[in-house]
Parts: sequence; C-alpha cells; structure tokens
Amino acid sequence: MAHALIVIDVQNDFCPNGALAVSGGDEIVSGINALMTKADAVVLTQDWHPAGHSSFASSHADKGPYELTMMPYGEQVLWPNHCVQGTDGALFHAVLNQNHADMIIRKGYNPLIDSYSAFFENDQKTPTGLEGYLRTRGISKLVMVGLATDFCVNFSAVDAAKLGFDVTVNMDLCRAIDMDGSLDAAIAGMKAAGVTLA
Ligand code: VGL
Ligand code: ZN
Repeated sequence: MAHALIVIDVQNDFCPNGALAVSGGDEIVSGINALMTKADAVVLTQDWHPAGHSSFASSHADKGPYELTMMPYGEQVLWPNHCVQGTDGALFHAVLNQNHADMIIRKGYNPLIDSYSAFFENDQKTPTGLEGYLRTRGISKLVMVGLATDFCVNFSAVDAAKLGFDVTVNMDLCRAIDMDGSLDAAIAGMKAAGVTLA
C-alpha cells in the first residue's frame, strides 16, 4: 500500500525566534528528513497568508493575539502575523530537505478563511486539492509529522481520516502550541476520528 509522508508547516515562523514560535519546533527537522527516504511520496504543506489575513489579530481593531473571534464560518483563534507570503518567516526551515518533496501544497491564501488543514479550509468545505492529488497517485496511507500538533497537524489528520485515508501521526516528530488544553483536546479528537498516534 503506497504511503505518503505529509510534512505540515515546518516553516521559520513556527520555529524558535519565529513569529508564532512553537517550542522545540526545530528539533524535529532532521528526524523528518530521515523519514522522507522511506516514503513512496513526500508532500510538504506551507502556511501561506497574504498580508492583512483575517486570522491575524492585527486585522481586528479590538482583539489581541490568541483571542477568539467569530468568523462567518465559526470560531477562529487570532494569531500574531505569521507566514506572510514572500517573507523569510514563511520559508521552510533551512535544514528541511525540500529536494525530497514531490509536492508542496500552500494553504491559508484565501484572505477571508484560515486553513489549518491540508485538505479543507476552516469553513470545512473549500478543498485545497490535496485529496485529489493523493488519490490520483494511488496513495491510501498517510504518515503525518510537523507543526503544530494541536492545530494544523490535528486538523489535517482528522480530515484525512474522515476522507477514508489510513492516518498515522508520528507524535515524536510533531510539536504543539498547547494553549488552553488544545493539545489534550487534539489528541482526543484525533483518536476519536480513528487516527493512529505513534
Ligand atoms: C498553524 C496557527 C496558525 C499551524 C498555522 O501550522 O499549526 N497554527 N497557522
Ligand atoms: Zn496560519
């Protein structure tokens, strides 16, 4: 059964000193490079926001980073400005082996809708196209790693499981933001969706 390694958002802004730094985010990069050599396909995702994106707290006069707001599609955490298209923060970590990637999928480019998941935007219905890519390549098993465990890895893994893929998250090669119990909630949600946590 062909399997893809899906590497979620291993970008400078999610690593130490980045705009939305995830603690230990840089520790997973060499392990991810090693896993790439065992996969039939390697997909990298890249959070890729236009300046002034609606998920940025700076776009909301009355809100600060990590506060919640209501968007037309539901509740949304507001973030510090991060992964702005064309900035160094949006680049992949310098050690990540981009040469091994078959496919790079960008997400979060819609100014009005955030996209944690590699499969659907946060309205939970606008597809990114990744499902079609994987299916047309005959891939039914996914191994996921990257940043952040409780947001983009979690949403990607749950969506993939709902779509019928066999999904394993390699937790050793993920790091979490972990705000207000978000990591525990993500672990419970992934298990409930039938995701294997390894
Ligand atoms: C992410 C928050 C905002 C992630 C992306 O990659 O987990 N989190 N944008
Ligand atoms: Zn983002």
